[in-house]
Amino acid sequence: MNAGNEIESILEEAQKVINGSKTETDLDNNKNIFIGKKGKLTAVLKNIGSLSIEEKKIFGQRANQAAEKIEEYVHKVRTSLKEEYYSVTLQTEKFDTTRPLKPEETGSLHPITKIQYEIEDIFTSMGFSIMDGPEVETDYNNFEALNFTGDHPARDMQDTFYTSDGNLLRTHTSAIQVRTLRELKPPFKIIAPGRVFRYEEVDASHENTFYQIEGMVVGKDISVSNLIYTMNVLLKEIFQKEVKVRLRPGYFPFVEPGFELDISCMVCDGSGCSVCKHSGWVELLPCGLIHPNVLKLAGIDPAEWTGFAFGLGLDRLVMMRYAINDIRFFHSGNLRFLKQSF
Ligand code: FA5
Repeated sequence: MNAGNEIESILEEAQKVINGSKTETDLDNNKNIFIGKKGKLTAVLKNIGSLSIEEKKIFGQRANQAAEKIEEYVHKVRTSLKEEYYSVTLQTEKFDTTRPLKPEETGSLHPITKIQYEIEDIFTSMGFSIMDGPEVETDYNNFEALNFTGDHPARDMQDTFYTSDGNLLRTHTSAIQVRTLRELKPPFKIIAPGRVFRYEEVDASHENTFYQIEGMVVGKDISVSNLIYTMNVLLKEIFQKEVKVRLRPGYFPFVEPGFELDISCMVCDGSGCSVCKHSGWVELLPCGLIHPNVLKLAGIDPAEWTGFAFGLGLDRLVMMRYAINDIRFFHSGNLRFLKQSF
């Protein structure tokens, strides 16, 4: 048989065999008989060494056309097998869309989302707006505009993941602070919840992916007492009781003065555990008055306007509220953990 006839007869056979496929697996196997690595068409192509260059060209073209034709047969059969499958499934697997779900089938809000919503309610009731920003940020918004200039050593406090085009996964929601300062005209009050990322050694109180809520007020004569008052309202509303806190100096290049607000560990009642690293205190709410350089960089005159900002660690707040002893539960997908009533 000459090579051309051989291709025609393979094509004829392929059509018959492929059309006879009963399932998609069957179809894949049948396709391989002809155009797989060890397929019949492939084998014919391997035996054209004796042909002239001109003949090889014509033969190659016919073989390619045959391969395309076989793909067409396969596509046609696959489409009709799929249609058949879905029409049978729809006939036999009926379900009642009006049946109420059983409680165990409904799912629920993640405890972090739930507390985030509560905090949003507390702040909007005090006249704050809610801002948002992207998770992939520029180095400028995440660091430079917050006074972490050049190789500032404070950058090492927040090691992160960089993208190949020089951007990064934001390490804190303070990047939204920067965007807001550029976007809004003072006076304003905002909070900005969001997911943040750090190149971090994971343990009972540190994750590489966690949540923060940024807060910021810019206005006339805003002082540390406004800041402390707001922090107190937040903690009282969330915990519905007096909580033991301590305020100590803290360094962040974008606030001056800066503070760390720690909360007495509610997992161990302050006696020491792996969450508080046996200190009895958990770092929860760093804050301070916005550094004049940060206002200036955003085009706001620090002689006219002042402000405070804070960056709440949301995961840790939720841990304190429910006495959860390991931050890793949050992203574990562990249903026994998630099914508890939060
Ligand atoms: C910041 O991220 C500053 N942007 C906060 C800030 C905002 C200061 C505005 C001043 C003014 P810090 O790195 O400390 O600061 O993180 C803030 C909070 O996030 C911590 O107190 C802690 O509660 C939480 N946090 C930090 N790292 C982790 C981590 N790896 N896992 C879980 N929570 C974390």
